[in-house]
Amino acid sequence: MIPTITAFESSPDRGQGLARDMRVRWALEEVGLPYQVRLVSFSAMKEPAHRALHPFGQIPTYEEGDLALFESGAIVLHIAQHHAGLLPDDTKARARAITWMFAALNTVEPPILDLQTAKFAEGDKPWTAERLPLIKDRIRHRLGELSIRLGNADWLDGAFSAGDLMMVHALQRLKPSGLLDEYPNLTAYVARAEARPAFQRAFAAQLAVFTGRHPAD
Ligand SMILES: N[C@@H](CCC(=O)N[C@@H](CS)C(=O)NCC(=O)O)C(=O)O
Repeated sequence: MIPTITAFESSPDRGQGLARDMRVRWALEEVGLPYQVRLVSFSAMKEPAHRALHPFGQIPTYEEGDLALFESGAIVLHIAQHHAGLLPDDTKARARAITWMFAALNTVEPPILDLQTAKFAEGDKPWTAERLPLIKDRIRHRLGELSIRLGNADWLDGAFSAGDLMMVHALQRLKPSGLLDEYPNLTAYVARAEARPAFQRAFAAQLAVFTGRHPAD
């Protein structure tokens, strides 16, 4: 059964892959599963029909037969658990890869999202100028720790996994800030992930929504 995911009809990032449907597209491409995309407008996301799939009125969602999921982490985990390619077979290595998924979402991503909120949603507030350096330091703290753990390895724990997928997508949001550039091994890690054919296919597909051009054109 071909799953259907939802994505922005008009992505605020102009197709740069920052919207979280990118995680789901990338995971589906990594495991070689075809999928359909239903595009939703900002107003449609808040309508009851979409809220029945996503209580918070957001994207992405994932429908597969009578199963409907929301939360990009849960969707990627579901895909990874049911298709080979994103989680190791060994039970302990699998648990460690899942741990990295949670680390990406719960430990590394929150200060990165704080930076985005401070810049774009609260940029005109009087406290923003004082707050930004604090947020940036919190990000640097996490990046420093992550950089030490990654060291010279290609991926966080052995082969590429759903943990790397989630981590790389969280880190990509930092590119415009220049903060990632302070950690050359993390920059190389993100570039390595972006060079994966599955990433490229997913990126092209979500960009095509913005440009209106099919990836193969
Ligand atoms: N924790 C959720 C976050 C979902 C989320 O923030 N989605 C954004 C797009 S990346 C969205 O729909 N924003 C529009 C809105 O919240 O109204 C996940 O990982 O799926």
